[in-house]
Amino acid sequence: MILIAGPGHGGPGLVANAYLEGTYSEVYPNVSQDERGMKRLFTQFSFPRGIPSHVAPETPGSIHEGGELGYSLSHAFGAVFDNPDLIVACVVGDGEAETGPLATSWHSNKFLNPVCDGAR
Ligand SMILES: Cc1ncc(C[n+]2csc(CCOP(=O)(O)OP(=O)(O)O)c2C)c(N)n1
Repeated sequence: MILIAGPGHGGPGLVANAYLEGTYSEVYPNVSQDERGMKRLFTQFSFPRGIPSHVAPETPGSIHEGGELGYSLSHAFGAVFDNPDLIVACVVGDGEAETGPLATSWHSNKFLNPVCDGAR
């Protein structure tokens, strides 16, 4: 099961979760599970040569770049197409929901086949 977070401003929540479960420190040993690492985690946020304020490719486990709003739902549908073992929870932002790509992607259920896509 994966979570796709549409609102770009939800990014810090996903970075924080990856840090708390230890994955972040495995991928970035300089962001260690101690006071020094936590300071690095906080100061690199949305800062030059740090990390973006939204979920980005360098966020461990991420398949969704949150900087340009509008693609969470199409990425969620794309993740379950032809993947019968996967459940995707997708959070759509109300602001994001006003974008053309997001409004259009509600129609993706027409391509979803409950027999072979998503969790059976
Ligand atoms: C295509 C696009 N248009 C505009 C923006 C600028 N922008 C960044 S966050 C934001 C508001 C998003 O609102 P919402 O989806 O409700 O998420 P929230 O930040 O309120 O959690 C906007 C308009 C953007 N990142 N991408």
